[in-house]
Amino acid sequence: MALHFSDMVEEARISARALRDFSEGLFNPTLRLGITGLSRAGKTVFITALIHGLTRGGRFPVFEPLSSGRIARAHLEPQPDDAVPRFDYERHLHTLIEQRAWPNSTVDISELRLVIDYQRTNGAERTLTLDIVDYPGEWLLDLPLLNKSYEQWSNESLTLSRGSARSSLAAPWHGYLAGLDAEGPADEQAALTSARLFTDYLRACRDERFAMSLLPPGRFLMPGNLAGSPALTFAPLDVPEGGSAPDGSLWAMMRRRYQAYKDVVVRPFFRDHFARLDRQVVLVDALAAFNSGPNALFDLEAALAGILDCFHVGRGNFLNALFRPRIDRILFAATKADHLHHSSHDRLEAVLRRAVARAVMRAEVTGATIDVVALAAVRATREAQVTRDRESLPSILGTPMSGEKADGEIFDGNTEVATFPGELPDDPQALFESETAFRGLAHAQTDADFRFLRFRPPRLTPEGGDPIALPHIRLDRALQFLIGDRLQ
Ligand SMILES: Nc1nc2c(ncn2[C@@H]2O[C@H](COP(=O)(O)OP(=O)(O)OP(=O)(O)O)[C@@H](O)[C@H]2O)c(=O)[nH]1
Ligand SMILES: [Mg+2]
Repeated sequence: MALHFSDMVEEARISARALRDFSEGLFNPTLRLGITGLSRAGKTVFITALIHGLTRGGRFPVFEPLSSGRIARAHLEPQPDDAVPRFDYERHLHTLIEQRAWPNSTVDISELRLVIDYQRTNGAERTLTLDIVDYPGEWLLDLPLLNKSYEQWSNESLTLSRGSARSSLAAPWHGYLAGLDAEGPADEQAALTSARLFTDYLRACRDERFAMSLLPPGRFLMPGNLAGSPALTFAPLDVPEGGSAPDGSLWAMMRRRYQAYKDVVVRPFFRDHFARLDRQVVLVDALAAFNSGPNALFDLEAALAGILDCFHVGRGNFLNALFRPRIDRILFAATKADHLHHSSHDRLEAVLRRAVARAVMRAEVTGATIDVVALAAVRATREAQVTRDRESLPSILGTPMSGEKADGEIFDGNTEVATFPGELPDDPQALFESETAFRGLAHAQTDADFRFLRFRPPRLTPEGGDPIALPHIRLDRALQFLIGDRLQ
């Protein structure tokens, strides 16, 4: 493929950045860890718990450098990128611990630097600088757009929206689209209405009852300071893939705006953030997908394949490869495992492993080492056996958030309840085949909808003189995979 001038300029920029990072890394070993996941996947809670555990000595038996006592200290330092907001660790921690509430939704990228002083296994004293970057998974799913023409993207989006799971949600937009003449004159009102109906459709897909994952362009649902700009005012048209847009047509206008979206939104993200990552955590709210049935699960699988594809974008750039290895480890983590009894944790992991494996086959992967874990960054529940009808059920105990409803009851935020969270099937395949393979907390009582019952973060009581540690599930295993080898 011939390189355009703008691509060459872009490559030069990326390489200059890589060289700067590389020379800094010579004196000061640095690992850039990207944390991503779709909205509400659990990124903010994960990063807060990870930093808290590392700086305050959390209970991490499987994270060997810490459990063997080789980490002398970890502390925060000002982060190096002046134009990126700082991850507001202190505020998020305060919310979690003091208010027993979950942090607010964050919609932008943010970053934090953690410096770890440790002793190598051979006894030498060393320092590892960990730059943690939190960014929305929606931005990641935009990267494949870089390799797609407007016509290609239009066709793919239309095909997806005509699938059985989505077509009813897309009906208003499809209706409007049918009356549009792509080759007719450019019309701002038509572009505005298309973009609005298309965005409504994307939003409906994201609704938790459907929990669908594959929704590019990401900024349509989180526009930030680009809201209303032409770069966000376009939508797919029913146009042939090889065709060319007549001058002055609606088609040409949409196509130009699609290009602007790539220039203004996608390329800068790739250059300034994604191309600089060494390792990547992808957080997945798999339980929400299971609760929505096989369609959401297939969609999740497609999104995982889309994510894996992203690790290809920009490959084959020799300058880049010279200065900086590409992402060499990717961890897929199913979050909020504390909504299940521990007897189902391995099963949760098995389902995600299976979905990732199928995605790996579709995306012909990259050379990076991939692992999968089911975890809870902050464990909000405890476990108990509850006897009902002489049957002993493996249950979870937690305090539903104030205002949460189930079975006609509205919780006050202080009362603890025990629920039987349902069990995941032994065979992961079952979830892909049957609507009723997992009904989650809905199993608890016939008409109760416990599925999305949210529990408050746990009450913490310091033991003896020990510092407070946040309870978690398998966060230490995630850490061991992500940075354990760099602390040997
Ligand atoms: N029980 C439990 N709930 C969790 C956990 N992590 C996240 N949650 C829930 O998931 C919600 C979203 O978590 P966040 O960490 O804010 O997710 P995010 O990916 O940063 O979300 P955005 O900032 O909106 O993109 C929280 O408000 C909690 O209700 C966990 O470890 N256990
Ligand atoms: Mg967040």
